[in-house]
This record gives sequence, C-alpha cells and structure tokens, in this order.
Amino acid sequence: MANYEFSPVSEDRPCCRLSRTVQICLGVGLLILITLIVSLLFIFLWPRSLLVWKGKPTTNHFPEIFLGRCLVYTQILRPEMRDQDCKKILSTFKRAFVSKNPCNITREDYEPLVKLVTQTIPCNTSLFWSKSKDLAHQYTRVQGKMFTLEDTLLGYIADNLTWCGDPSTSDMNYDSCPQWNENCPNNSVSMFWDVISKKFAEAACGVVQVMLNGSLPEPFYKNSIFGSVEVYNLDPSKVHKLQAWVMHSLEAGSSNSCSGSSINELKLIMDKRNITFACQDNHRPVRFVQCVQNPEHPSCRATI
Ligand code: 2NF
Repeated sequence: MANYEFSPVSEDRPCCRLSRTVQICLGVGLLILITLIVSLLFIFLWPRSLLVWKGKPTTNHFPEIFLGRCLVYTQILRPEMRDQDCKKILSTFKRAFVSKNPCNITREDYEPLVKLVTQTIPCNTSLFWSKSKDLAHQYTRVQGKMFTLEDTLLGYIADNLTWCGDPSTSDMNYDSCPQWNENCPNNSVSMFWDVISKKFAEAACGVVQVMLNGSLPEPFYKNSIFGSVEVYNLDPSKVHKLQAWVMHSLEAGSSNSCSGSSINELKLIMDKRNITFACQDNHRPVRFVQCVQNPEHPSCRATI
C-alpha cells in the first residue's frame, strides 16, 4: 500500500530533477545567447564616430556614378576598351583608400589601380591644362582627337567627384572628407590626381600641348599640378616639344603673355630638361571655341 501511495512521487522525482537541470542549462544557454546578441548588435549597430573634416563628403551614389561612367566610357565612347572590367576597377579603386585615415594615403595605395587600367594615348595628342579646365575640355570635345587627363578612362570616371574612407568602417565617408588644403596633402583625392597626372605625363610623347590661362598674372604657376608634377614627368627621350597655348578671355583684348616672366620660367625649366619649348598666345582653333559662346564679340569678328 505504502509503496503504491508513494510510487507516483518516486516516479516524478527523477523527472523533476532532470527538468530542473535542463531548465538551468536552458537558462544559462539563453543568457549566453542574449549576451552574444547584445554584443554583436553593439559591435555592428553602435553609431561609429567617423573622423570629421571640413570638405565635401564622398559624392552621393559614388559607386553607381563610378560604374556608370566607366561603362559609358568603355562601351560607348571608346569601345576599343570594352574588355575593361568596370566592377574590378571600382573594387581596386576603393581598396586604395577604404578603412584608412584619408590623410595618410600613399602613391603605392593607387599603384594596383594604375597597373590594372592601362591606356595608350597616341603621340602628339596629349593636352595638359592649368586653370583652364572648361576651355580645354570644350576644345578636346570639339577637336575630337586630343586627350586631356579627363578624356582618359580614370580621369573621366573621377572628374568632379569626391571620395574618402575612414579607419572605423569599410564604407566610404558620406559625412565629410578632407579639403585639399586642410593640412592634409596626402588625401585620397589629391593623391589620386597626383598619381594619374604623373602617369599621364610619363606616357606623353611627340609634341605635347598645354593650355594656360593668360588672364591670370601667372599663367604658369609652379605649385600647380601642371607646374609641380606634369612638367617634371615629361620624358625628354619621348617628348620632342612642349607647346603652350596661352588663352586670354575675349574681354582681355590682345595681350602677350608668352613674353612674360611667368612663361619664361616654364621655358627655363624646359631648357634644363632638354625639351624644346614654344608658346603661342590665343591659339586660333581654341579661340574659335571661345567665339562659339560669344560670336558677336568684336575679337571674334576680327579673327574669323
Ligand atoms: O579634378 C581634376 N580633373 C584634376 C585635379 C588635379 C589635377 C586634374 N588634374 C590634372 C589635369 F589633368 C591637368 O593637366 O592636373 C592638371 C591641372 O592641375 P593644375 O593644378 O595645374 O590646375 P588647376 O586649374 O590649378 O587645378 C585643377 C583642378 O585641381 C584641383 C583644383 O580645384 C582644380 O579643380 N586641385 C588643385 N590642386 C589640387 C590638389 N592638390 C587639386 N585637387 C586636389 N589636390
């Protein structure tokens, strides 16, 4: 009898002891899981503090613009480059600066990119420019055979864009980027233009042109990229002559900058580098482009 009465309890006990153990295990397991989830959420969702800069942030929709421009260039404008892999160019480009302090970018960071994208520019077709960007681009667009840096694939893709990374994220910084004069000379944008300007100059051959701005007191400015990078990377064994076109605004009337001290400074550098130098004020074909925008101007009637 006694056995009978106690048997349900004695049958329950092992069951209850087991379930308590399981409960404890489950409790501890749950606690560990919650701690893990909270830590992961903390790591991935906690707003990270990006470095703050004074300049414009990475251009909105940067990857899409990059890929779009790359495809337009390689598939439509220069189909001879249709085999270039734009997605690979984008990932190689980003690897140069993402997850890094944007003030510590080196030439070497962009080396894989310039090795990946090779483009041959025919001799006698390179056009450098300084403080004359719009006119130089309008001219090459109409002329059709000459190349500014922005008429090459990498220059075309990056022109007028801003980009930088941040050590705390593998994304680009869409909040702010260093200004190129923010005591941060080795920033992601400046270093890029420095590297590709140098390559563009090294590759130039035959007679090369530079369009300078004659409306400025110093049409040749030795601290510009043209004056500090491109001029010194022309290869005297390939470049026979540097021809400067000093363009004045239509309003300036007839002026002669070629005989001024600024251009003479450029001539002396070229003499030292054994590259023949020639200079022309208001090169007529470029003047025509200026006149298209202002056909009624008296100096346009006179030149045509
Ligand atoms: O944005 C570009 N397309 C660009 C930028 C820098 C250099 C093009 N370049 C190449 C071009 F192909 C030209 O041959 O260098 C040559 C022109 O550079 P420059 O310094 O002789 O001429 P500027 O008219 O003074 O400057 C050109 C552009 O570069 C910017 C400036 O705001 C202007 O839009 N710029 C100037 N210095 C720097 C710098 N250190 C700069 N951008 C970044 N870092």
